[in-house]
Amino acid sequence: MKAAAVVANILKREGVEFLIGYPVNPIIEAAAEADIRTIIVRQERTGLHMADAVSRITSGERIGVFAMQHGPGAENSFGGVAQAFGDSVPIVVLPGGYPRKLLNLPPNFSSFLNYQHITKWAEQVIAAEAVPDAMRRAFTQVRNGRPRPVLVELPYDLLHEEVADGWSYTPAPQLRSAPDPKDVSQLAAALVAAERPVIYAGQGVHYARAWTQLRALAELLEAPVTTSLQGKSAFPETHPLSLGSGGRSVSKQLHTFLHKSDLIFGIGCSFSVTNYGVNMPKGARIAHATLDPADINKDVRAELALVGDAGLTLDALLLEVRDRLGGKPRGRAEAVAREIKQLKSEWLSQWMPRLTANTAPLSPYRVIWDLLHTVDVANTIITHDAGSPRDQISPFWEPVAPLTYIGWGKTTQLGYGLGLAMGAKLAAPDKLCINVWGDAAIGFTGMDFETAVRERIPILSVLLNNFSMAIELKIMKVATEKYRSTDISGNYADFAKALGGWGERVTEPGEIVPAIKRAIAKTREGTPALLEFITEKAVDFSLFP
Ligand SMILES: Cc1ncc(C[n+]2csc(CCOP(=O)(O)OP(=O)(O)O)c2C)c(N)n1
Ligand SMILES: [Mg+2]
Repeated sequence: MKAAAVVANILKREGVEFLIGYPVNPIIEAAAEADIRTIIVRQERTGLHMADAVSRITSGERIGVFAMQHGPGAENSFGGVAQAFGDSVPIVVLPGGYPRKLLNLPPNFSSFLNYQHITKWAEQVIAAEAVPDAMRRAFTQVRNGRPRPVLVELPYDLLHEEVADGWSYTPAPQLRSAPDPKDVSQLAAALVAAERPVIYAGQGVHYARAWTQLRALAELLEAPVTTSLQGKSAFPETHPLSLGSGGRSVSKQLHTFLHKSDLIFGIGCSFSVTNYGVNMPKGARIAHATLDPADINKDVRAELALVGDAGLTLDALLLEVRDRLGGKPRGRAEAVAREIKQLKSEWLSQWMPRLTANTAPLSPYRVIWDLLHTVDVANTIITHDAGSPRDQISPFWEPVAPLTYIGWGKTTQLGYGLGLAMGAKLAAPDKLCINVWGDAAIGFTGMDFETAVRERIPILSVLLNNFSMAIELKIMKVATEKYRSTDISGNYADFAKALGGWGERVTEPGEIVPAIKRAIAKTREGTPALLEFITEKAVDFSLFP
């Protein structure tokens, strides 16, 4: 069997259903021969974002795989892999390599060398018979420990070489580790002793599929829950104990509770300091449970810490906390819920004029509010983009089911959301998959709307077009005034139609809901839809500096 066919065969045994890629790479043809659906994008970055969403939406049970050519393909993929690294997403990246006689000669691009710092595992294969071992190593790394991209560079000539009969492959195991029982006991005691504990859940809860345990612990402790952007949807935001999610913009109830908390318990999170996450108050007492010891005591000092899988950690904590509480809550929940409700209603009444504004150009908040109240939230997967759309949607969107919001932002590449929505739709075809983005974001990856049309991936794309990079207005005053440097333009509804999709431009508030309904109907018929809402250059966010 040729090495390319061996790779395809191994992908099949690892449960890979789609190979997303861009030519030339012989693995693409071999995958099609092995009945793995091949999906060809218009640029590598979007393909990586799609693979990324396949992994996210399945908690890493189905690993997203992307293949591209040596040289330009590998060079052009850098952004997509870097974004997956930043946000800790487990994907397998299969770049071709220059033929072995030229493999490590300048100026030829070496994926092995250049991807070292944005992968957790990178290998260059130089002998055909080593292909099964290299793939075993890559899949073992991607399925275990800290989720992050892995890469196997396969030289072009090697992929056409025979691998001798007798090779074998066993799919990589998924192994979990649990924290030290002595530390669990200490942390449980601290949680029970705390007067105002807050639980901060990260995406480790999604990867461990530990949503039930998270909720059980919150209800037992009667502790309010927030999440990181990446962890958003790990806890139902309509639950009386929910504070909403963290992010750059946050709710008043979250801000208030964090600042009054006497113990913040982070589970499955890194506590990394970032512009796109809620900062922990100075001097806060922190208990930190995470899979990766490299995150303990990194950005915040942890008074108590646990290392292990979020599911096993929560299981162990639940036993200890139950034991200490005699098996039942102490009767605090009602008061906590009342305080949350009061703060939430103050906060929402302050925002209601923006969320229901009857103005044109449209308030982006009105578009988001109408979208939230038109779709079936439990059966929708939504993602934001970089820039204002992220900060406008994340505090107000209330997910009610796990893995229905793809939050991101350890790095924030404009245009990421489109590929995420497409990958989500591939992994969860029965869900309505939406990306909300601005007109700067579509400039990066918009052409891949054509991929959605051609590959029959019927997503709903919600574009907030304000003909501007509005978020930069404040910091580019002179350049804007002298050279119009923050202005951008385009007619994206026509663009979507020209690419074969459904496109509509919406300018009036009363047209928002009917247009959303028409677009959803189109996606049900199999046609991707793009709604272009003409919005104001809004620069107001729910910030608590
Ligand atoms: C690849 C990349 N380059 C630059 C940025 C910095 N950046 C963040 S948001 C933004 C402009 C956003 O404009 P738009 O998407 O139209 O949203 P608006 O603020 O106008 O609502 C820029 C330049 C980025 N996030 N990603
Ligand atoms: Mg804009």
